[in-house]
Amino acid sequence: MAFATIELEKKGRVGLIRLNRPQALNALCDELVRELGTALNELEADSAIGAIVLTGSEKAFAAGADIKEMKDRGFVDVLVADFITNGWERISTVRKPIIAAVAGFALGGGCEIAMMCDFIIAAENAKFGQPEITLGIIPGAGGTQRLTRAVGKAKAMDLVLTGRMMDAAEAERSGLVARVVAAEKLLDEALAAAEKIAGFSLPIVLMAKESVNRAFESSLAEGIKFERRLFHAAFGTEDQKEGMAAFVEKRKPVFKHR
Ligand code: CO8
Repeated sequence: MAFATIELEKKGRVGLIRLNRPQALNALCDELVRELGTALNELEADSAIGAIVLTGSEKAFAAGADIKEMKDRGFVDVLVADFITNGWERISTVRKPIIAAVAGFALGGGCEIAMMCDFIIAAENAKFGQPEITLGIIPGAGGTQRLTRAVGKAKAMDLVLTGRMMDAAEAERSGLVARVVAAEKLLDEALAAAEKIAGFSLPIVLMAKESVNRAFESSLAEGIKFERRLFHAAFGTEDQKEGMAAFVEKRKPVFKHR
């Protein structure tokens, strides 16, 4: 399927989505968000795909929602269209693991879609921020919520209230970013991580992702109970038998359900 604002590629068991609106620093216009949703649906449905990488260009992951498209919208327009919820949230409901590979600007909605991914690998030139306050709005796709959970109240308030950007080193120090790598290694590093994940048992990968995410939605006791149920369930899979047999027999496991 041909897209106008993104590129979709399948590299072995990894689906690679590249945001591609260089003239607008990958600003997230309605068409891009729609196309991103279509690509994610395709990768979710494709049993040959085990993990996804979402990336942008060297200059920008995404510089936020498209300001030119948004500027004349009124309250009733955004309310009735369910702006943001309708489309953007698709990333946070993808069940397969999804890694954000971020170089350059990840601002506003760009930072928010990176945070909807399971983890972020950043290039040294990455810059993160929630500059909505400078435009007379507030973050609308989870910026005040996911950022606060990732970096804590002090840093989230600093970023959201001043609109300043933080660089990759600060983002890694504060827990927003999992790894920082040289810009020229970014895609290789993200693809290698995704390929590694895609080589494991898919049902077990889904359980692991669901269980980590439950930590954000439950008390510790409930989260532990949830994890315990899934841990027990893992013993009902052929892949648990294979993984442990392979360890004992000193060979590489061949997981059946990939
Ligand atoms: N939207 C539309 N166009 C953009 C955007 C954007 N977010 N960002 C950059 N562009 C365009 C510029 O207008 C410019 O186009 P043109 O050449 O036609 O003027 C082109 O991309 C290149 O940009 P610059 O010339 O500005 O490049 P610089 O390298 O000088 O600056 C920056 C790069 C610092 C990233 C700068 O472009 C910038 O500040 N961009 C805006 C960042 C921003 O404020 N993002 C937040 C947007 S709001 C949001 O994401 C939250 C939405 C929540 C809405 C909730 C409602 C209910």
